[in-house]
Amino acid sequence: MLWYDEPASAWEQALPIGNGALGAMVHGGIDVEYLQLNLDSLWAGSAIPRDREDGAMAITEARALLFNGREAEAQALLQERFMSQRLAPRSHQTLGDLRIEFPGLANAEITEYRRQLDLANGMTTTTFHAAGHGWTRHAWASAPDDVIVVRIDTDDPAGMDARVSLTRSTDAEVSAAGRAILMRGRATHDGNHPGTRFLARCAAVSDGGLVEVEGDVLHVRGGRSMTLFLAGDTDYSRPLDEERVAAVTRRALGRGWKTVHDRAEEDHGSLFHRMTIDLGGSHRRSMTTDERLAAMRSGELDPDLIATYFQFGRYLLIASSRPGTLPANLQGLWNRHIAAPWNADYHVNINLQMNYWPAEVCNLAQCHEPMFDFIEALAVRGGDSARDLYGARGWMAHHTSDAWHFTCPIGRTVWGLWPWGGAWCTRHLWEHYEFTQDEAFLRERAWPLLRGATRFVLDYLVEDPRTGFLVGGPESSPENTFIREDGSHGDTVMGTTMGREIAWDLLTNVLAAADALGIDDAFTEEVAAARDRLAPPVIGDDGRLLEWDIPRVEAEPGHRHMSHLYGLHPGRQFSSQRTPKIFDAIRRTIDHRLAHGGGGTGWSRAWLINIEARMRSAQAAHGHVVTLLQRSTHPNLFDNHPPFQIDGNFGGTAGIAEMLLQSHDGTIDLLPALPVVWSTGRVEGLRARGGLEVDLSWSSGRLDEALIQNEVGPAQDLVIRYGPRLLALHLAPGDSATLTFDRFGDEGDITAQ
Ligand code: FUC
Repeated sequence: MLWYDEPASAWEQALPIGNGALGAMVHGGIDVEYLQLNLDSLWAGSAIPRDREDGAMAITEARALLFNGREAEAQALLQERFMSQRLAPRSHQTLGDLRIEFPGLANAEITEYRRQLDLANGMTTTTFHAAGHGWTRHAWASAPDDVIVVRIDTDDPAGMDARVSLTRSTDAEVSAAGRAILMRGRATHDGNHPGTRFLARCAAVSDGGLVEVEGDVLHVRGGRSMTLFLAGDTDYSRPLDEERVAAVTRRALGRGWKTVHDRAEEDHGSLFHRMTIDLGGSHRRSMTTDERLAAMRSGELDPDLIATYFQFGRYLLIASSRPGTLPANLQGLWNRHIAAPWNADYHVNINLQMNYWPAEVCNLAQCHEPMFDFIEALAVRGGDSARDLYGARGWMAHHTSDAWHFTCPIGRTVWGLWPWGGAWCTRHLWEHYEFTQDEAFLRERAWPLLRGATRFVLDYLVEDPRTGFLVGGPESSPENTFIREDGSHGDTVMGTTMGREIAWDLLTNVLAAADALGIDDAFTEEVAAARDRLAPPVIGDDGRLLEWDIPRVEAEPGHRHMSHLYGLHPGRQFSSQRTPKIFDAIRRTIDHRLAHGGGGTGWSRAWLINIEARMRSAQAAHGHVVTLLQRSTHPNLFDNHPPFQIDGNFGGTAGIAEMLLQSHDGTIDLLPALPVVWSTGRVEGLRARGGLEVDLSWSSGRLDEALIQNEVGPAQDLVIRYGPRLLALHLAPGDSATLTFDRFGDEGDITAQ
């Protein structure tokens, strides 16, 4: 539960609701209740032009220059001849504003004000007394009925007197007829770059009162209750149809608010209730959420607020990403802008992936689906880019994309010259299989995409004459720069460490997928041979992992991207047991980044939680959770990049899960990074690879009980790890095992059941 004792006076204090496609920020005002509205597919602009025609030649020339040490020339050549122009504004846009004005409440004396968001049922509730009369306002988004509902009640015997309006700052026409307001328009940027057409319809019903049209406003008066049903659509994936949108609000009206509510609650609950978490400290719930955040800023520890933050991340994924919708963008679904920061688009050099880090482990595999649709669409345009820009098979994507799935490299080389976006996305397909064991998904959807991404990488890799290994390039290391010997700044090299690690990850995943599908052919042979020849990551003289091909002076040693740590997280190339030297180098790399101001953005801090959890550094991971809440969190718990950007919420949630359970390294690792302050707690419903579900309880910092259920996996021999202790466990399909601390053997032992 998030709750406050004042209306939102800024957007970052308002509370988000959403059904994946349709969303709103509920402000909880008194004489004006304001909902800022969104639709996932409302975008200005359109599919952008194709890749540069002479791209492949520029790549070949630049490689030769780079291998001959002519780096500045190579980078300039690529900037000139390879990079596409930055694009005309093509932002995701706000749908507009729903206002419900109560002139009679403007000067009323208000008592007992409270507004809240109940994460468990997806409903905001605002209650107060005005001049002695009680008011209750609920708002929620329904996935099954595809509407946003606002329900308002008062016990004032005179009933209510309200004016309902639907407006948009630009590009829209509004009219009202019957008991509904209709808004239509087409997104543009300053009248140019036309994008999707859109519609919104808000129908009002009053219990015991009247709904009258006054111009383009609805006047609702007399009754003690009123309900608004709001629906919307765009022509993003089908022609716009006014009648279809009207049918949506009509159907909801016919069902009545209570039925619509019950159906929404049931649907939301079926996802949300798959997990519970208790980290202790629930006595602070009598404080408002912003008071708790402020207390954390002044140094108080509040594990229960962290548990709420965790569940809020799950809530946001349920509300912004459902089968059939667009994936959660940089702002999830909630964007008040016509031209949003970074267009609220889909950056694939960490941000989109981070949005989906919690999907599997936090038991929301269905919410992962929009990302799979997105990858499928990316692969279509990415096939053209692979062929035209690199003369390669398969498909690829550069550092960012949008609702039309462009894959060309845009802007400066430091951002755009990075061809690993598609490959990174495909690890989500493999992970979905690992967590769900859904073989049909692996065969039909994941495999073609994994194979296509791999084909591109096989063609993209070249032998580095300096070492004989295979490397990628020309490429940058997201979005970092180095200082050349002559003092100039550069970013483009052959063989970044991140490229090596993503290549290893992809090739390893595709071989594992082939193994699971029984595929053993010329393709898998080619992959295995290439994997053996991949350039390994290199440790520099100072003990840190190199970020680029050779030791270089970083222009910004505290840079927010920690790209060369990909192999630790989200990848699985490194672990303390298998690669202890690299592990040490990673430790130094993190410490150096942090000593120079690293973790500066919300998402960067959230990544650090995951990284430290993988390092099994419980205290450090916890420190980053606290810092994320202290420095990078708005009053409504939205992540603050700054500005608001949702990836930190999702990355933070995933990081907290990663502290409690890991399963990437061949073991089921219980409480791998449990901080001292979460000494007693319980978590239910985490998912682990192998199709497992895991419940854990602990006290005084020690595991009490783990329940491991083989929900959908095959018969499997598991190694369960708790600290240094290991336990072998055979689980037949559908079986479960309850493990208490004393079931674990001594350090290093594997004790069979
Ligand atoms: C990446 C990051 C920025 C920002 C942007 C949307 O380019 O480096 O910090 O998050 O995406």
